[in-house]
Amino acid sequence: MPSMVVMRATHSMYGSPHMDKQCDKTITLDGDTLPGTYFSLTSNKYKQNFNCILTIKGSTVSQRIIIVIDRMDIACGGDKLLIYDGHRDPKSLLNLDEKFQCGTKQYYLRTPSTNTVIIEFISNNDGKVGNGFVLNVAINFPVSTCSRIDNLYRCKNLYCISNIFNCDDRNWCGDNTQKFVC
Ligand SMILES: [Ca+2]
Repeated sequence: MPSMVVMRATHSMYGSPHMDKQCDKTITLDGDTLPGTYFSLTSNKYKQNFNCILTIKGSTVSQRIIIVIDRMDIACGGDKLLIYDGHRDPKSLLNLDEKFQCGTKQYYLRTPSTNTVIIEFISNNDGKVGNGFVLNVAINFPVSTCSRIDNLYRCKNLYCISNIFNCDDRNWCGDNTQKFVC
């Protein structure tokens, strides 16, 4: 196995690990320099009465964003993770069902109509907290060919991501098929 592949699997240069350090920021993903990133909240119990909003944009309007909740532990009954497509508006909520806003379920989503995802975390002060979450975001390139020649990789769920992530240990596709052909 080429050594580069091993390095990719163990080393994440495309990370910005702590969401609480990124609150109110906008991160723009770019096919050449930053086709995806991930962050966690937190490595420990999250704080009470905490509110953090992070915006992730694709660099072109036709791109879509794949959001993968890779680990989740959010206390239900007040604390929640809200994920919006384009606008922070109840009508644009992607994880509308409350069982996807708290608890321990892992899942993935894609923005259906814009190149922007808004991620909001809210906690209350009821004394119940969890360990938070780890969330990956990647550009879903809107090209039908999704060719390796263009440095792209087609996930089994048909999403098209940067080939940079192929063989990476992070779940960029949502279905873990970034490891499918190494
Ligand atoms: Ca709480």
